[in-house]
Amino acid sequence: MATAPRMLTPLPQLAKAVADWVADVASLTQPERVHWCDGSDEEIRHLRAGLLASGELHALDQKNFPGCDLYRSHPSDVARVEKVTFICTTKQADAGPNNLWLAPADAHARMRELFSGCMRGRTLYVVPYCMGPIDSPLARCGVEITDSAYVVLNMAIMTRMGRAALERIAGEPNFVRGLHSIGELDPDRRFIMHYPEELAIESYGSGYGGNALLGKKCHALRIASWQARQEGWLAEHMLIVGLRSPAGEQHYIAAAFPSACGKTNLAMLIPPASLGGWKVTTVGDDIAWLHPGPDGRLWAINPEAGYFGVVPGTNPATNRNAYDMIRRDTLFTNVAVTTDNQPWWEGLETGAPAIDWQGRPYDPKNGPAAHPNSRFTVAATQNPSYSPHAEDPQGVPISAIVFGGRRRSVAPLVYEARNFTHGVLVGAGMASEQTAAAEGKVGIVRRDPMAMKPFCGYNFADYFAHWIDVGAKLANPPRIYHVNWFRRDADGKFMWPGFGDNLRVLAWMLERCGGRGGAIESPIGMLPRARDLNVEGLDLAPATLDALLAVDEDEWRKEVADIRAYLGEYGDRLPPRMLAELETTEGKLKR
Ligand code: OXD
Ligand code: MN
Repeated sequence: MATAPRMLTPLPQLAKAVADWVADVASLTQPERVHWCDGSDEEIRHLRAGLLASGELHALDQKNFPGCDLYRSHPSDVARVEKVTFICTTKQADAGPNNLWLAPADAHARMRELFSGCMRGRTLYVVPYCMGPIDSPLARCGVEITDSAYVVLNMAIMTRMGRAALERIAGEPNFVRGLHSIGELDPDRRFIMHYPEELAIESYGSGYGGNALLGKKCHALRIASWQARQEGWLAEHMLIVGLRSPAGEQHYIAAAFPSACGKTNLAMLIPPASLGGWKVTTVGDDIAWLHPGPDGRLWAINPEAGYFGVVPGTNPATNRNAYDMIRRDTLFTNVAVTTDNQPWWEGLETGAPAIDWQGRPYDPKNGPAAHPNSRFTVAATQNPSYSPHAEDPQGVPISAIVFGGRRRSVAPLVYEARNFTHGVLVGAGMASEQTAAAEGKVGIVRRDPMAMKPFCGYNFADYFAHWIDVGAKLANPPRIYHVNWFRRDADGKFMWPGFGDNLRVLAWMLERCGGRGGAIESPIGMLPRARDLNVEGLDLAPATLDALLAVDEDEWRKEVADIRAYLGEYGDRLPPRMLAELETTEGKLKR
C-alpha cells in the first residue's frame, strides 16, 4: 500500500524567531512579496529562469558549458569595499585598530534609514543557511534576507541552504541575522555593518560576492571569529588540503593567504609528474573553522559548500581541477565572452574575447577583457579532487598550519616557526602585496596578519591572545610555517615555479611533522637546506634555490622593526608571550 506523502510544515511556521524577524524587516523594507527559500532544485530552476528572462543573467553556450550563466555586476561594484565595512561593538576598543568602527546605535540608525522602503516593488527572499555540514556540531547557522535573486543563487551553491538549515535553526538558541539589499547600487550609499554582540549583519548598496553573500566573509569570518573566541575555537581565512604521501600517511594542512594569492590553486593542487605517489584532496579553499579536539589535535571543517573563486589565470596548467569543474553548472560573474558565447578570461590559452566584462565589444584599450576579480561560483562537489572527508561532521585533523604572503623579496620560500606561540607571531607579522580582490591600489605591501586584516571581527590584539590560548589547549598542536611562492629575481621574474611544485614544500613540512625532515636554524625559524627539499625533475638552478632559502639578516632587521612598529598600534592589549617571541627573534638577529 502506498504511504501518504508526509506533510511538510510550511517554512514560515518552522522557527518563530525567524518569522518574527522577517515580519519586522518586511514592515521596514516594504517588499512586494516574501519568498521563503526551501533550497529545492525546482526553486533554483525557477529563479534562474526568471533572471534569464529579465536579462540579468546571460546563458552561455549550453553545449560546451551546460548549466553555465554569466552575471555582470554594476561596473562600480566589483570587489569587497573595506572602506565602508564596519565592526560595530559597544566599546570601540573591542573592534580594535584593525577595523573601522561605529557605535551599534549609530550604525543601526543609519542603516534603518537606508533600508526603509528599499524593497518596494521587489521580492524579499528569506535564505536560511548552514555553514558547515548540516549534521556537524561545529557548524553554525544563519538567515540572510535579501532582495537579490542572484545572491540567492550564489547562496544556494556556497552554503547548505533551505529547509534543512531552517529545521536546524528551529532547534538552536540563536542564528546569525543578515539583512541585505542591493539598494540603488550607489557607491555613496554602500555600507557593510557587523554587530558581533548581536550576531547580526546589515549590508546595503552592493550586490558583489563578499559584500552580499553574507554567509561567507561577513558570517563565516567576521561574526564567526567573534563567536569562536567566546566558544574556544578559531574561524580563519584558510584553505584545507588533504595530502596522502607515497608511504600512505594521510595529513591535512590549513593555509592562510590573502585574497587572490592562490588558495584555490593550492587546495586543488595536482602533483608534478616527477613527484609520484602523492594524492591531494580538497576540503576547502577559503575558510576553515578549527576546533581543539578531544585528542589534543586541531580539527577543521570547511563551513562552505562551494567555491567563489577568482577566474583569471585558471587554465589546465595552473589548476586543472578548477578548469574542469567550471565547465558545467557554474555561475560566472564579470568574465568576457567569445563570439561563440563561451566564457573567456585572461590566462585562458584558447579562444579570444569578443565582449568584455561590461558587455562592450572587446577593445584592449579598455583594459582586461575579464575583470581581474571576475569569479566563478560552483558547488564543491564538482571538484574532481573533492575530499571524501570534506563532509565529516567532526572535521579533519590538522598536521600543519601555513601562513603566506605575496612578497617579491625578504620572505624566503619557507620557514618553520620555533613553537606554536612563535607561529602566532609569524602569522601576526604577515605582509602581502595588495590584489584586485578588494578595492585599493594593487601591489602595495600591507600587513595582513593571518590574512585576516579584512575579516577579523574584533581587536587583533585579543585575537592573537586567543590564538595562543587555543594553542595552549592542544596536547598535539600543528606545526606552523610561513611560505612565499612569489619571490622575484633582479629582473622581476618569479624564482619558484609555484602551482603543483608547491607540493615539494608541503612534503618537507610533513616530513618535519613526522620528525624526519632536515632543517637548519636561522634567526627567524627553521629552514630546509637545499638537500632537504625534493627538487627532482625540477628545472631550478642551484643558485636560485639557495637564494630562495636565504635569510638576509639586514633585510630581516628592517622587517622585524617594521613588524614591531605595526604591532605597536595594538598597545597594551598585545599578549606578552607573543612579544617575548618577538624579542627572541630580535635577539637572534643582533648576534
Ligand atoms: C574572497 C576574498 O572572495 O578573499 O575569498 O576576497
Ligand atoms: Mn578569501
